[in-house]
Amino acid sequence: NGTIQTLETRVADKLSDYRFQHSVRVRDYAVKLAHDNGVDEDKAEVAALVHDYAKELSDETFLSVIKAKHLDSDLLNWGNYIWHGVVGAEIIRDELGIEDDEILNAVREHTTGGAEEMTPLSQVLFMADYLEKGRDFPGVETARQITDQSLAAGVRYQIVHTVLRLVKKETPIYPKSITTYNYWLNRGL
Ligand code: DGI
Ligand code: FE
Ligand code: FE
Ligand code: FE
Repeated sequence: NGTIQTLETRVADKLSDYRFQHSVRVRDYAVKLAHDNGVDEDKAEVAALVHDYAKELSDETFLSVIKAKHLDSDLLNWGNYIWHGVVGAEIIRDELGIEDDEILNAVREHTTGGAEEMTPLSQVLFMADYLEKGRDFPGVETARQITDQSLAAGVRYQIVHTVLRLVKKETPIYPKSITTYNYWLNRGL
């Protein structure tokens, strides 16, 4: 597909080789998860290819977009790890012309997840970013097996373990990550 080829080239030009390779692996994993879960594979492919498109932009660039677009001023208290998804979605729409709100929301949520508003497409991207073949953290194989059984159980596993890891490192936790944690913990999986 020519559109996907063009998109892939745009992403490759924007990112270091290692992060582009990560994006390609996320694409492969996202298409598989989409297939297994009845999610639109073309949307999953696009969302995955572009999800970290903004990750290597400077803090100054993110700060100027937050101001120009009047995004939530609380964003000013956070950093690249939150901005590249939430603010990155605006940059992806402007630079790549992707207008699909389901795709843009999946990119916005790919780091923190989301609560009841999290669509199956967004769950697929969240899990593919966590599980792509290059990931090798302790527990990744368990996480892959759980996600093969149930996408929602995978989302729960990831958010629990991410919050645990952040607490252990005494790192600040973005409020949306806590909302995601509470929601998926109580879904009775
Ligand atoms: O962009 P990637 O490295 O592929 O992965 P990502 O966007 O899922 O995560 C980016 C980083 O953000 C990762 O090191 C984990 C971290 N992170 C996720 N949620 C939070 C967080 N960091 C803080 N401080 N607070 C959070 O709530
Ligand atoms: Fe990311
Ligand atoms: Fe992620
Ligand atoms: Fe990523």
